[in-house]
Amino acid sequence: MLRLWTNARVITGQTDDMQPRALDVLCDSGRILRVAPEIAPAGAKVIDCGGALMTPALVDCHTHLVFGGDRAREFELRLEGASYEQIARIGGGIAATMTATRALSVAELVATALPRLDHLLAEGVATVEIKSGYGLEVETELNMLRAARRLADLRPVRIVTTWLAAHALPPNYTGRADAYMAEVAIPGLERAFAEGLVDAVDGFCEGIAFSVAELEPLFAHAATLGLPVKLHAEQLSHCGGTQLAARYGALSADHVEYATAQDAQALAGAGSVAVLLPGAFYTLRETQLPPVAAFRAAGVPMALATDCNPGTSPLTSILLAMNMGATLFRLTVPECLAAVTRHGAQALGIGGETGRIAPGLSADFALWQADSAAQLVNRIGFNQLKARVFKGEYV
Ligand code: DI6
Ligand code: FE
Repeated sequence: MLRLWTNARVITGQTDDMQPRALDVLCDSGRILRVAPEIAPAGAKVIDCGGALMTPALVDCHTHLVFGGDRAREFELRLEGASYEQIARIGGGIAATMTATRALSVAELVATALPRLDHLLAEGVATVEIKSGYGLEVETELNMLRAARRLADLRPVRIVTTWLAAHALPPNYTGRADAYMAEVAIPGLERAFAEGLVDAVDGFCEGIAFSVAELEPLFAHAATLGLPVKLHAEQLSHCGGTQLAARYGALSADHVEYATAQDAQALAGAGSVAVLLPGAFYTLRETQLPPVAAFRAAGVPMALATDCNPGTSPLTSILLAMNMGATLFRLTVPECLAAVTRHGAQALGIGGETGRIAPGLSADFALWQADSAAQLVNRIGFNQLKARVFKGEYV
């Protein structure tokens, strides 16, 4: 099972030095054994990469890939002047997708998610996080994660699942967030956990969703199950979610446009990643920029993800997310590449498994017809992927 990947210009992604180097990658049974200029050991199958640029396979660490329906009509309403929050308050937004999602079976959820997944894979992604959060009742929330797990059987991809029942209040719980937590979000999490459906717990901390106080019991419960947490925090306003996330040692705080320098300090102290989601920033024509300089100064790792969802980020391109990270948020090229590899994996708690080309990690690579990381980030709407390798297999 020895394989030597040779004649590639390799960006290992181990550090922020994203210069390609002439290295060979020796793998055994889907794991990286050595990364060095190498003579093929006896018995190794040699794979000539034809001079391609090799990076770690990409990680999309924040998606809502499984959902029913479509919200293009809301897109039109926003063009006519309605705001995202106004649409949410009149029963559109997440509630509209809830109705469409509840109407689908697991098989139908899988079928509608597959083309979106395939689009990500075609851009060199090998790890995708998928959240529940459009069922807002136990059975549909479970079905979303069952669908997410099934996707990993249908395609060569690593799927990481997240319980996001605390995404919005369904209409039958209006004004009763605490009851929703006690009757749906927490008991549903118990069931998802028992079924092996959940890798982490998330919530939406926002004026139109849940407060810090309402989310706290859910996070406390996640801790009793030994599940890591993460949070949609400070997306549309400053609500204190980042501090809550940090107090629970969250994997990540996501969106974080309205986070402060103090919030950045808290994330640094907790070892949490800041997940930046430029697709939502762009779609909502947000003007509040995430505090990138404060994250840099505090040493908070930054990830980028698509946030693929039908409302605020109908984006299935991790390459465009990288380009937007640079153009909209002024991330450097090395920061953009780290954001969709090493830091994306860290945001999922699997930095020791994927996201770098280093001994001991899974052999997950992307091969590009490109000369440099800058070319990957610079191009808009152009896919330079030549091949994807997942667990040592060409796919
Ligand atoms: N923040 C977002 O941007 C998405 N969810 C969230 O918590 C929006 C989801 C949607 O509008 O359907
Ligand atoms: Fe999201």
